[in-house]
Amino acid sequence: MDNWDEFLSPYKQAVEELKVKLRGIRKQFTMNDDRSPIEFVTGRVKPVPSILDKMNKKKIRMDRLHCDMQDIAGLRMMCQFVDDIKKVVNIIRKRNDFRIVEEKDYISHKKPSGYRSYHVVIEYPVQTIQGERKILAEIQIRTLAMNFWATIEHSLNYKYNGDFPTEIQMRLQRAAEAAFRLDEEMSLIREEIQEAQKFFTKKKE
Ligand code: 0O2
Ligand code: 0O2
Repeated sequence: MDNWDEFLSPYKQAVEELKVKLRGIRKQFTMNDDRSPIEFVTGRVKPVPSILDKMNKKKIRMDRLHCDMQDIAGLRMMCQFVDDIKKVVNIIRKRNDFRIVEEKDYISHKKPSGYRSYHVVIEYPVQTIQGERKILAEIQIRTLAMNFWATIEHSLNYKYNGDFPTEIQMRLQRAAEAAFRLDEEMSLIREEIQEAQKFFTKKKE
């Protein structure tokens, strides 16, 4: 690739726009004094070394990069409760500023690593001075507990380059189950938690 800056520029624009749009959903809930199913939203453009690494691993050709790598633009939406994920996905499905091209449910079907998240791949139109460019972006929707596990597993992945010692792999799988049990426990006392959150938000006003 001669010019990564040029290639990545619509992806950068898409991430910035989508961060504003998806954070806007949270704002609308809080403005109406409703509890938001979204806790926070982050986004990033995949760094070039990670793109090259993934191209190498998945045998993706440069001329097919725009269609074969779905997460060059990546957004994450964090939720407090597992049930919130469905609500967020439904909100995303109803929008007409992008088109959903794929959904991957790694919550009902966790990955062998223990990874859980709901992925929605979208085709997002970016307005450029040369006209409209449609790019792919991946939205990962997960609970705070799923995010905690994924963040730590991801940093260990860097250390071991994906090749975990058996002991660590087993402990990570157990930790993933513990994170999921935490989500289940929190769901059971959800009403209680939400009542307290409402009470304290009111008190702050
Ligand atoms: P690393 O090492 O890659 O983790 P803001 O100022 O809040 O509007 P900002 O500062 O760009 O925006 O950051 P934001 O939106 O809070 O989130 C950026 C960080 O979130 C990244 O860190 C990623 O770790 C993480 N992140 C967010 N969304 C995704 C995603 O879809 N995929 C992946 N892999 N990571 C995501 P860095 O700085 O890039 O560092
Ligand atoms: P990054 O930016 O470092 O996070 P695959 O062939 O399954 O590896 P594919 O087909 O691109 O990947 O799609 P998938 O699995 O739906 O989504 C890939 C992204 O999901 C990853 O991006 C991670 O962000 C996240 N993910 C998937 N599996 C795991 C896992 O076991 N652990 C963690 N921590 N995250 C996971 P990348 O490419 O790793 O990039």
